[in-house]
Amino acid sequence: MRFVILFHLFVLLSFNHVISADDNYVVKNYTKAEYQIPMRDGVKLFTIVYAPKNKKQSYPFLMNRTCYSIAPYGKDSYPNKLGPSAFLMKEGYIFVYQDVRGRYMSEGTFDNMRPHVPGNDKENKVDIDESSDTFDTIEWLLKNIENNNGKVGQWGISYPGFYTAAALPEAHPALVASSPQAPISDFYFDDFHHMGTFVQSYLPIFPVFGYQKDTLTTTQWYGGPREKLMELGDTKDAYQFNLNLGPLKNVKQYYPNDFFWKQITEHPNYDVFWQSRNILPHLVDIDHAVLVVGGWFDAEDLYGPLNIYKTIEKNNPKSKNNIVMGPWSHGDWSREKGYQAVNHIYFGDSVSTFYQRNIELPFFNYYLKGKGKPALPEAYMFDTGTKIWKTFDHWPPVEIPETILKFQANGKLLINEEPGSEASFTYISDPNKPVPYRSEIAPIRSTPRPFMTDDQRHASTRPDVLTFETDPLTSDLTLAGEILVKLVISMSTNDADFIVKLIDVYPPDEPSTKATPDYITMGGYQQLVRHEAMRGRFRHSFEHPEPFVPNHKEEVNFPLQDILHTFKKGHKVMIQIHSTWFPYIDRNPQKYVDNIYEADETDFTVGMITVYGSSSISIGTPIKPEEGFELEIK
Ligand code: PG9
Repeated sequence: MRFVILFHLFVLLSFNHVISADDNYVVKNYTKAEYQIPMRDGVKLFTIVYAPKNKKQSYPFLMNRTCYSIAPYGKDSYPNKLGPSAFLMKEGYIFVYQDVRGRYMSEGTFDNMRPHVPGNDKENKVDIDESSDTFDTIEWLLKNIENNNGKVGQWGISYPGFYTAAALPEAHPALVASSPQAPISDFYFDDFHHMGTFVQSYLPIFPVFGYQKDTLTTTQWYGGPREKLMELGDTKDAYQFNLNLGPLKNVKQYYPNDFFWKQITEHPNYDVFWQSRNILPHLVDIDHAVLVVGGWFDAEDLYGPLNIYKTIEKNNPKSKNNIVMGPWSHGDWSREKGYQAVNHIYFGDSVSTFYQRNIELPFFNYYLKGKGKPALPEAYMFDTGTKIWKTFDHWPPVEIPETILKFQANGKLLINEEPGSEASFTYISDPNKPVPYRSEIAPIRSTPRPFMTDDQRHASTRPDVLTFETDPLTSDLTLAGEILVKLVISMSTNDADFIVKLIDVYPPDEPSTKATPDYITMGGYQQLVRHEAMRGRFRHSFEHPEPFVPNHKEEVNFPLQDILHTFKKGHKVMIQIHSTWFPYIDRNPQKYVDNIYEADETDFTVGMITVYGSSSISIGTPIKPEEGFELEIK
């Protein structure tokens, strides 16, 4: 229970932690009221309203809906911050927080990523979803909360970011500004899965999402038990801890009553269970302002912000839809510790403060209060190599030339150059000796984060890792936009995963920064810039997996998420390719079984894998649907 409470505390603090020098600012300047708001089906959603004491003007609403509790509960208990930033708290808004349906003090049943029920007439639709719950909440607030100016904004980070995005279709007319931040769009491509692989490093977090309350409402944590899982081994060594676990079929004994673990294991493919929970197909007819925010090093939700922005752009070309991508890990932009770093990599001072004051605050003030006029560019993107902000009229950008990377026989990585002859590269992949995903012995976590910029020197010398690198660059090279990997492979077995990593290799004289621990040498550091893990069985379809034919050449094409990264003169570009990455993702038995969650110890097989020189990686070329990457949207 200790670990559970610690996790719960982490979730609460990470969304309500101390930020303002004046801890009593909220108590001094806002009044608190609590309501049970009836939805159209009669279920009541618990909602807390913090309204400015100064009644000399009216205020817009700024709303956050969450599955992570809106504590502190009780009319005399106040948080130490309100809203997305201290700037907005001090600007003055009516802040609204709501437990979503089925969570904590709200009635009803919880459903992960509740499917959207399309229906143009939200006023009379009987079916409920997150859009109708938001619509009904807004309707009630406008009628029952005094001193409001008739306008509503919403924001949310991560799962709350999903609830913000889920409110966009058929939105209430008073909703005029939305900021989905690190929003989940689809649990099969965000968080729990990466291109069909299972993100095993999420194992400890299942009790948070797999239990219904056993009372109508509660202010207390009610997730499932985790102790037994914790007894598996030393939680300070996630790699060995997860190896001790063995095949994923062993997890059930630790989570016997976790309905979400049951759903995950019963739906290994992208079937209607997952497709119905994808919000992207519903992002149509969006006519109010949207500011999508994400972190280039956000291991949890990177697919979400990029694809929510692109889908809104594609479906609603005239919409006021902007994107901001900074050098952040999950949710870093809402916190300021003086400088921004992800693991050992330093990106600059006060990066989050710059975003909060110059991007987020003007966005809400303009659309909700008519104040100022944000000269917001279409895309405000941080170059993670030069470590400066850049603005673009389009994202992906059209003005940065594409780059094609190819593999030469001697391990050289070629830039926009054909290899002299077609070579092939073979490695032995052993799922019982998987490639570690961290450069150091690291503890289990509720979610993986530091690895996103981790050093890859521990992997580049392994015989089960193909490593290709350029010569030191003679001038800066900016890689920007979408990335498409096209592997031509064969294998001795009939199933395998493919992990591809884009790496920035620092020169030997790279200096340390304020984020460099004394046991790390930055000279020669191989910084992870972008990765993806593709489960080969889904190469033709995520809904209908197919085994490989042993020793038969096949293409495995898949995207890596977008980047904006300048490889500076003197640096080298590196690509690594391998087939295990543990325990970030689960181990592929490498012998085709229908459901890997039911694989036995004896199914795990050593495989010989060959990558052919006709493979390539294109960066900055928009990925065309015929390249097999338009998801089958039902
Ligand atoms: N998207 C994040 C997450 C969801 C589910 C499990 C773990 C992380 C988040 O809401 O923080």
